[in-house]
Amino acid sequence: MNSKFIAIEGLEGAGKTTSSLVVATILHEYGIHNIIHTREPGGTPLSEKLRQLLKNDTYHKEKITHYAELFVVSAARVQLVENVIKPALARGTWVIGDRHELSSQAYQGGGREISHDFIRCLRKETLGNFTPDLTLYLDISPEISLQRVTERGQLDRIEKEPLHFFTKIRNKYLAIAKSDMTIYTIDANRSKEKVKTDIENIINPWLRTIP
Ligand code: Z5A
Repeated sequence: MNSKFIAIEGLEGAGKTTSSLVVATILHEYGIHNIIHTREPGGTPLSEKLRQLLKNDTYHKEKITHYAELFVVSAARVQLVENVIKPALARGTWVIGDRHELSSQAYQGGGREISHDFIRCLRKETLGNFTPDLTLYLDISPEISLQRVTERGQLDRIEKEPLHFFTKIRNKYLAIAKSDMTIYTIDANRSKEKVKTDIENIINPWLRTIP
């Protein structure tokens, strides 16, 4: 079976980390053991630095512009894709990604309202035709998302945004998922057990279609 790139998307606390372990367990059952987990932004030394810059909110009150934010996440992504994801796929290793480019469309496109055309153009220039083979979008209400991240501890710069910001992100996720056959939407407001069953019901038949 050719190696694939599976991305997991959703608001914070949607269960992406939890779900990536579920996906890995299913892959193991199919005898697939060469797997790496990536996260965005992050996953290379430079990308991890950029992640810290993105989440930090102590710039002596300097405002991070929406475009600067987009360029930071895009720079982290291209480093990860070129130095980690593509080489892994080339040597037959499967990749499970905690977020990918859909996050930029949702957060910077939906949340920050940067134009779809601009984000698409940036993607084309930096990544070409590279996209995940399959994306699981864990749909969660902003209220439940906030509750889960608040329980976890201190909020980062983006998590401190108002609820309305996350509603715009969710709406963008839902709209894109509706128009893209490679994105599967899962109701992640429910229990972990129910989400796990949905993931199994998506991944198992999909794996059987791969030569
Ligand atoms: N960002 C961006 O703006 N643009 C981009 O292009 C990219 C990223 C790539 C990355 O944050 C930030 O970068 C993010 C978007 C921005 N901004 N914010 N804010 P991150 O990586 O630190 O955070 P995250 O990606 O949102 O992940 P997370 O907060 O760690 O959440 P998660 O991985 O989706 O969830 P989890 O860790 O699996 O679960 C969270 C908790 O909920 C945990 O206690 C679980 O046990 C619990 N949980 C999970 N599922 C359930 C269910 N179903 N029921 C009950 N409890 C559950």
